[in-house]
Amino acid sequence: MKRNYDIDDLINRFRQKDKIALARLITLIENQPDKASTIFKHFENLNHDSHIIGITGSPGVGKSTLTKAICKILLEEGKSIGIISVDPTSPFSGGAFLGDRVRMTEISLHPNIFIRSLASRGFRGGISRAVLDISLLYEAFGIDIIIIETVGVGQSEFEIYNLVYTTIVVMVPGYGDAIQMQKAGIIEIGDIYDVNKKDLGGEDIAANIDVMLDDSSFQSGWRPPVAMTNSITGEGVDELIEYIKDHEEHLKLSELLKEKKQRRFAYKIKELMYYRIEQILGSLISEEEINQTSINVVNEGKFKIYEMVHDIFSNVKFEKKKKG
Ligand SMILES: Nc1nc2c(ncn2[C@@H]2O[C@H](COP(=O)(O)OP(=O)(O)OP(=O)(O)O)[C@@H](O)[C@H]2O)c(=O)[nH]1
Ligand SMILES: [Mg+2]
Repeated sequence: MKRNYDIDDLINRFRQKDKIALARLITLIENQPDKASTIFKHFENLNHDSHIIGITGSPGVGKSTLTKAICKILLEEGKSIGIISVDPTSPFSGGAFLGDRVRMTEISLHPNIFIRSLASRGFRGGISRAVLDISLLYEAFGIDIIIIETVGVGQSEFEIYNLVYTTIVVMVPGYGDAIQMQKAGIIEIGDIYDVNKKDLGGEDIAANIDVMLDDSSFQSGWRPPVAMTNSITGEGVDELIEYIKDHEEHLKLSELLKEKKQRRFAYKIKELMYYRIEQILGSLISEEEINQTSINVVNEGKFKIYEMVHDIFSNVKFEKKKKG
C-alpha cells in the first residue's frame, strides 16, 4: 500500500531534525521520483556540504565492521554520520549476518547516526540514483559525514566512485598479488588503502601496495596512504581517520573538491537529461509508429530494420533554442 504523506509536514519535522521524517522523505523519493523536485525545492537556500566517503572491497573483508569502528570514533568527536549500505548481504541490510545486524542496530539508535541500506536490485533508476538522492537528503539534514559501503564486485564500485570524495579500498591478508590488483583496476580508484584484519597478518600486502603506489604518479599531488586496521578491536582505525581528514583537507586546499563535486553532479544531470529525452521521444514517436515499423520490417525484410529506424528519426526534429 502506498501511503500519502503530507510533504510540508514532513519537511517541517525534517528541519527539526526528526530522523523519522528523514527516513520517510528518503522512501518517498525512492518510490515517487517525480516528487524529488518538490522536496528539494524546500532546501534551495541550504548550504551544507557533507564529506562523502566510499568504502569498497571484496565481500567479507570487513567493510561493515570497519564502518562501525570509524563511526564509534567520529561519534565521540561529536560528528553526525549517515551510512548508505549498498550490499545485499550486508549486516545493515539484513543479509546472512543477523548477529552483526543486531550490533549495528545499537549504533543506529544513536541520535547522530543514520543508516539506510539498499539491496542492489529492484531500484527504479538504479543504485547510483538512489545513492545520490539519499546523500542529498543527508546533506540537507545537516549530516557531517556520509559513508557509502559497496561490495567491490562488478561495475558498482566504479559507479559509486563518481559519487564520493574519498574512496577507501579495503583489502585483507592473502588478497593476492600486486598484478592481480592492478588488473582489477583497484589501484586506480583508492584515495586510501586499508589492509584490514591485521591480526591475521597482511604486512606483505601492505608493502606490495606501497611499492605499487611508489611506481605510480599522482597528478593530483595526493599519494594514497596505506593503513592497517583490526576493525574488531579498533586498532589502527584512529590512523585511518587521520588519513581521511588529511585527504579531505587536501581536496579542499586544491581545486580537487570542486572537480569531484562536478563529477558527482555531471553524473546526475546526464541521467536526468536521458530521462527527459526518453519522455520527449515517447511523445514524438508513438507506440503505433513503432508497431507499424515492425510490421513493415516483417513484410519487407528484416535487413531493412536499420534503414527504417533511420526513417523514423528523419521525421523527428530536435532543436536547441537560441539563447536571448
Ligand atoms: N579477524 C578479524 N576479523 C574481522 C575483522 N574485521 C571484520 N572481521 C570479521 O569478518 C567478517 C566479515 O565482516 P563484515 O564487516 O561483515 O565484512 P563486509 O566486508 O562488510 O562483508 P560484506 O558486506 O558481506 O561484503 C565478520 O565475521 C567480522 O567479524 C578484523 O579486523 N579481524
Ligand atoms: Mg558489509
